Amino acid sequence: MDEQRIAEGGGGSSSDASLAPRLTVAAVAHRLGVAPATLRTWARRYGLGPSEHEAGAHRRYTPADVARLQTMRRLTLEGVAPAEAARVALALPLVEPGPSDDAPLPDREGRLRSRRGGPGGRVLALPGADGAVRGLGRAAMALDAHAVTALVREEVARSGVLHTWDHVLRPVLVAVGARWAATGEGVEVEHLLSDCTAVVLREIASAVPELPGRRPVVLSCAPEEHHALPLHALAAGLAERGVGVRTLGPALPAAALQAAVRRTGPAALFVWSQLPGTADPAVLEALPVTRPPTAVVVGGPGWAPDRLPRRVTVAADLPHALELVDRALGA
Ligand code: B12
Repeated sequence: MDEQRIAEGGGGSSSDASLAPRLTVAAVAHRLGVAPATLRTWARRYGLGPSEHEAGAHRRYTPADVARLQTMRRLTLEGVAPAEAARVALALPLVEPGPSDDAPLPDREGRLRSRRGGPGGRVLALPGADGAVRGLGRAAMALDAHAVTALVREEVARSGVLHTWDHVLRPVLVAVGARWAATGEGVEVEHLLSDCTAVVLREIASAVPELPGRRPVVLSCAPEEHHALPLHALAAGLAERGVGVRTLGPALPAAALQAAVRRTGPAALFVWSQLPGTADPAVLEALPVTRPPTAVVVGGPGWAPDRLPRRVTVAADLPHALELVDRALGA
């Protein structure tokens, strides 16, 4: 059996990691072909013990713990000194490996290498991720647009926009961004993942008309801001609550944003800025004053809250943005 695949309950559904069996010392020792005392020594000396605590019970090994121990076992069999093998095993991300996982394998020098080879590997570091997150990460890294779209669509149908955004999409987006920051690679992955995600979120948003008799809700990116996914997440989240919106998309010029507010007199205007360079408070200062007034809400790490005009409210996250828009609509 492939050493990296012995851990049980791997890929597939979002809940498989939590459903996977937790193993006793004796069971793991049997699997690895080592004495239970060896496992206890590895736990005490190198910190390669079980990571889960159950009140009133013995500690159990998770599939990710077992995967680390497999690495430890393989490297020691290859002649690597135990302390060095443990260092490599501990450096592995604590990801539950699945049957089709592309989990990195450490070489003898301890460098992590992709199963499929190639510089930088083709895996994302997704520590502690569940099956849905890993599956999406794999599909994105494989540039498999059909699979990415299908996975996002299924997840939204199963668990809703908020859960999908926070617990499935964001971890993968953050990991893709971190990989780019570390290696300079993967902009094509960012594009594909963003495009497929936007397709699904827009399907949801576009199916819901505006509330009759209410002033509109307008969502826009700040000028020159090309990160637009949070806008689509907000639009889809509002759609789930029966609120249709007008989304103006990425990089809207300041004059066009002013024109849109003047022409529509929205109940709420949401402006996203991902990068500090696109968060110019003067753009918000210059917004026309409507009657009744428009609730101006901003979101994203670009904005510096202490530099914003007084009429502007900052949304910390997606649920908060939904709440602020709801409030502006008098819901
Ligand atoms: C997808 C993506 C892209 C796509 C965007 C496509 C699209 N249609 O949106 C493309 C390829 C165009 C792109 C381009 C660039 N990108 Co980019 N990108 C990303 C990525 C992977 C996800 C962006 C995203 O949607 N973030 C939203 C969520 C996932 O972020 P979060 O941190 O979890 O969210 C926090 C808050 O924002 C808030 N929140 C989360 N969701 C929501 C929703 C709402 C409604 C609200 C109110 C709040 C909220 O809660 C969280 C906790 O604070 C990020 C990685 C990252 N960590 O964000 C990089 C990232 C933002 N990009 C980065 C960079 C540098 C760039 C480029 C300059 C270079 C490049 N990589 O190509 C260009 C610049 C483009 C431009 N001028 O705007 C850096 C920014 C670093 C920095 N702080 O300055 C990041 C962080 C990658 C990294 N780790 O370095 N990017």
